[in-house]
Amino acid sequence: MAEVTSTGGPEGPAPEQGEKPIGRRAVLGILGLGGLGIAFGEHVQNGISDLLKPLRGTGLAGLVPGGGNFTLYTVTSGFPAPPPDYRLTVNGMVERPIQLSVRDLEALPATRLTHDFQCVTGWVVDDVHWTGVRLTELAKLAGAHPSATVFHFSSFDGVYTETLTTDQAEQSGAIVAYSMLGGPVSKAHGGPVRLYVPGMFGYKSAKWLSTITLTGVVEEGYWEQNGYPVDAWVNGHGPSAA
Ligand SMILES: Nc1nc2c(c(=O)[nH]1)N[C@H]1C(S)=C(S)[C@@H](COP(=O)(O)O)O[C@H]1N2
Ligand SMILES: [Mo]
Repeated sequence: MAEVTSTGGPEGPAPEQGEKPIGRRAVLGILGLGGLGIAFGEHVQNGISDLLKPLRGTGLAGLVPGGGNFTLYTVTSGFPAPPPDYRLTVNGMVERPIQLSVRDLEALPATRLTHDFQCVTGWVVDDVHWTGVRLTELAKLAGAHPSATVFHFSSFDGVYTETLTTDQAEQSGAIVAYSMLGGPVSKAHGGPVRLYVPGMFGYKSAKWLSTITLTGVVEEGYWEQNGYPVDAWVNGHGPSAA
């Protein structure tokens, strides 16, 4: 389960271990968009999740072409290497901006999850094991101001961004993950540290996480500027509503 595969053509330098990244152009090709700024209608999204619903939890999703395996994405050329002195920064509307090494993160209260990972393009991987620190925990640690209602994420690939409201972070139980698939988050999957947002489409789960900024404004992330919905619940409403 959850083996790494690759499809489509690489657009950058050859990555490690024969893993091929899929570039932005290829993703747009997969989506059949071939251009920028094309709205990704809600019905399309629902269509995808409806299609996969009967297969969820059965392990049969792997029988759908492209199902059951991760496809590795990057919007830059190849997978970026972390700076040698990698630290995750938490700043913005906080009492104490903090910088955490992977060891620092591992020393914090850990959250373990077994949960699927689903890309809006249709592929899904069931029962992925994740370990990390809750966003809400990091906000507490940094002393987030009560008026800080949004987490803004940036990546050391220099391009990818995302946001999540603090409510969404709480409802989803989103974590900053340092472990997935039974080991450290690999370079290809966004290591040393990536986001994982249970219940939301994969594009929310920013890879190669460098900075979390507490703000008061929801901003469109990388793919959202290219037409994906900012509200990325796979089921359309999150865990609270029926
Ligand atoms: N920095 C960065 N994060 C990213 C992406 C990306 O291209 N760059 N792609 C997103 C999308 S659309 C998905 S589905 C998942 C894919 O995760 P994987 O590459 O580990 O399969 O990462 C998300 N996070
Ligand atoms: Mo995705």
